[in-house]
Amino acid sequence: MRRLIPALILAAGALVLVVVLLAGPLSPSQEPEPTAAAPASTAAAPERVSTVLSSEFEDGTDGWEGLGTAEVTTREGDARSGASSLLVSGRTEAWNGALLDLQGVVTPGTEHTLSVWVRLAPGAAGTEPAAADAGGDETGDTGDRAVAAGGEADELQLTVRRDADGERVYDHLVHTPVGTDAWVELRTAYTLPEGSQHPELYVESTGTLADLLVDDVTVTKEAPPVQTDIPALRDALAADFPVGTAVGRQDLEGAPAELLTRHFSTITPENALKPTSLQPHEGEFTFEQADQVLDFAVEHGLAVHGHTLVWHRSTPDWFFRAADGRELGPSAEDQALLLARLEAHVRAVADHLQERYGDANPVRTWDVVNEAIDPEEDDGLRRNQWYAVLGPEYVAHAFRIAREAFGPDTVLYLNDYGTEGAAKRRAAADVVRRLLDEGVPVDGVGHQMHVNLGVPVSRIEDTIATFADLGVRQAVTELDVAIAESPDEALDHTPRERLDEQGLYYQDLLAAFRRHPGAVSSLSVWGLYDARSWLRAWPTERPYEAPLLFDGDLQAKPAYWGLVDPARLD
Ligand code: 9MR
Repeated sequence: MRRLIPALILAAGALVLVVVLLAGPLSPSQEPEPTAAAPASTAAAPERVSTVLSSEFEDGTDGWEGLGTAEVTTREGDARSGASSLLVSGRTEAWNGALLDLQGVVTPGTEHTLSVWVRLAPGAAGTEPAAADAGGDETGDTGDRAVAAGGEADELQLTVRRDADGERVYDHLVHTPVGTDAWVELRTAYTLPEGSQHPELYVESTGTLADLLVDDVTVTKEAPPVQTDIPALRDALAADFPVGTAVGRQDLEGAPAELLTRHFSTITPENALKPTSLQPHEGEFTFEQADQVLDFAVEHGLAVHGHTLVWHRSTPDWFFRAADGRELGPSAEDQALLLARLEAHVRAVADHLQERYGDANPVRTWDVVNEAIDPEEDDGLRRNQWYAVLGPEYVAHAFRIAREAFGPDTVLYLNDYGTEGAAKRRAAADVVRRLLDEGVPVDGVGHQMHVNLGVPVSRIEDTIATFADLGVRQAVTELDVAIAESPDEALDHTPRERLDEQGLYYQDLLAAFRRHPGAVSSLSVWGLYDARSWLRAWPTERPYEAPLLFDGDLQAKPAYWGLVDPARLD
């Protein structure tokens, strides 16, 4: 009897909930919508959309947080694309999941398309559905429990919670069955009602407490037309240098692609040529993503800056481990193994480019070694896994192998961030001088130039002058100018004054480059438009950061005018 009573109460509760579910939406807009199999038909057509947010979890948790007892971390190896996904663990209630703040990301009253790829974490099977003891949750909404009680335990659901008229509201958007075997898309159109406060997106389950994996989250909206009555950036700067931008696959179609091909003459695949993308497992090369970007470049006559061959990040762990899992050390045997892997990687990339594109290979320049400089070290080199095994010589090896594999016409760069700082500039110049003295085929220095409004342009100019004196080529490879004065400054909107100031900054920067004619071989920004910037997700979610030339609607900002026609700045 003791057991029967709670069971009866639950059954009655479930019945009431089913009735509630049938009777009407749980919140203003929200009945569970069609599942992945039937995407909401009102979603904007893909060819007209711009991305307002994407989370790929390649570089951290991208601002996602655990909800309830859940914790989120990145998980390498189980990704839908790239190398990592988001692992959601420690769930003790079905609603415990992964949560992302949507404040500043979505525009109230505008339709967006939300797409989130999910699955249960491998090894998570056999966890208990929570339906049997459903007794309400923090959400105060037990509608999802009714689904669980209905027997579909392993469903995942996308929910937006928000405040409206002083009340918490839960918009249950879409749910779909999931397993551990395949990624499933939760996709729906969603319009945040005007007047909503604190909107948050989360992934929860309708029953299972299994660990979850989340990947490839995108929020898109219909893009306004690309401006056709403004000068092309590449024409405005034709006398100075080619202009480029980092791109991902979202940028290769529709309005973003139109913006890209209108203004830029070179592109850098933001992630597609990194070792994690190209060789996630030893000997297994995955060129699909790279091919997609490079095919686009060939089709549109764009040059490609290759990024990157040797780096301490975005390089799979297997590079640095022996067959038995042991970490490689500086023994002769381990050194030979790592060198062979380095060579095999670079050669495979070169061979692929040759086979696929022949003389039309669009990759003319490479960041051979990325972020190797550390001014704190005597020899100016960062102590990373390459260094731990091969010593300082790894840099020379990488350049020699690259020269051999790509031939004399490919320009080889040592690329780094922070070279505008005096100590890093000095260390980088020392390293380059040493390499040149040793006859290492390093052609140039890439200045990433991730700066903010607080970095004096004079420092950048000093850097350009220093390397011009060294006689090496210089490329600005990853320019962006954050409007926050430090990563810690929390902006709660995008102040107009900062955008104006940023316009002047870009203007000053160009003027500085022009005082050193011929010193800078190319200038690339790290992203096509603000919403595509890595700074939106690093070191945490920063929806108001706006470091690039075009805004979230793909429209020219003062930053663009600072480069193209400063007379247009207010
Ligand atoms: O923007 C890139 C981001 O999408 C990746 O997750 C991350 C890790 O691979 O790399 C970012 O790009 C970096 C570039 O490769 C090297 N310089 C710093 C860039 C910003 O972190």
